[in-house]
Amino acid sequence: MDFRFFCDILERMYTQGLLDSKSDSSVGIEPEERLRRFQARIDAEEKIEPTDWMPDAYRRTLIRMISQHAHSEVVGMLPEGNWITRAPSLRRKAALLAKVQDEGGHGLYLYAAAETLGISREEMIEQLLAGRAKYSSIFNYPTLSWADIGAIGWLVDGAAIMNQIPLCRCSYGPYARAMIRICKEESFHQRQGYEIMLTLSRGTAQQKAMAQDALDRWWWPSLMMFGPSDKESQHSDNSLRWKIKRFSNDELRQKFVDATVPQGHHLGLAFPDPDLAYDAQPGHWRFGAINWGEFRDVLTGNGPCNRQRLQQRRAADEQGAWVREAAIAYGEKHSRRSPP
Ligand code: BYC
Repeated sequence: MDFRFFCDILERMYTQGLLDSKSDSSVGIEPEERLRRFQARIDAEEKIEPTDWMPDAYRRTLIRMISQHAHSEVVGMLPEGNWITRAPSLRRKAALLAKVQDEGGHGLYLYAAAETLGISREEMIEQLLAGRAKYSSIFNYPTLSWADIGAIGWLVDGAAIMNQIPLCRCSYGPYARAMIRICKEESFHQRQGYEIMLTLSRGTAQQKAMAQDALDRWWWPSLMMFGPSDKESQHSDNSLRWKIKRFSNDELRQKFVDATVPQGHHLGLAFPDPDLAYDAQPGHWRFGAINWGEFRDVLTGNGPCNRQRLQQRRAADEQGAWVREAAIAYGEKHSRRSPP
């Protein structure tokens, strides 16, 4: 597909509200009344579009969440990219390559969705490269063996799906629309990972040990992906009221554990948690205490791979500068030839 045509489609998808909306109907209304009407629209499950009036705090929350999500996709390409050249077969290589490429695409949709809120992509990327923006804690752990690619697909993408399916119903239209497509692709990613884990756990004793080792290392960081406990979560109350989030961090974490533990048992693997036990009455798997000290270390830049990930992103930005310059020059040349 022609690149400019593709960009045009993306712009239309994510800026539908901008293109379609009439003037701001809330001009001249008292602030409290504006807020009341805004919340009433949210409560009525209406989507908020880019040119609709919205409280500043709602806009800032979305810019924070969507940009962190976009950065996570792009940084998330690094630990998996590490294994593309060493995938054990052509089939595995092609699937991993497609998955990593999808993640680049998810980053693109998400940066485009965040741009509808009035921040530029350059600004967001500058925040990431300067170390001022967060991205998911999970991508600061190393991929030491091929089984880690299976564990990432099964656990990390599984956790991502659990967190992101409710975001398809997020009150902000461009984010909700971006998430629908992303979730479809995440589902392929999760199956790709589980299938790797299944093959390894049904393979030789050495392969099964690799799968077990990967589960041991990725289980707890996957639970941390859902964020701090509800007691500690600073943003959840507002985000739930505004229907940006539909479930709390702890609710989603529990749903993930309940869905994933039987999958691990099907693989014949053991979870690295002596406190994991089924509680038949509410029908939940109870799990042990999360090491929040480790989570805080990762968030403050002191995880196993934080420095390496940022260095890689900075190098990619510098090495890719000529591509951006060439694309801009190409665009300018063509707009001179065929004015709109
Ligand atoms: N890692 O008040 P809270 C993926 C931060 S992409 C780092 O609960 P909130 C994938 C939080 O940002 C996965 N930081 O916040 C990609 C906040 O800090 P600030 C990314 C975290 O927003 C490629 C502070 O802690 N998914 O899966 O209500 C390949 C307090 O937290 C984390 C998304 O971004 C964390 N794990 O809830 C494969 C989805 N957790 O901003 C897979 C969209 C919390 O005040 N985001 N923090 O400095 C969300 O759903 C929510 O933002 C979160 C946090 C549940 C992550």
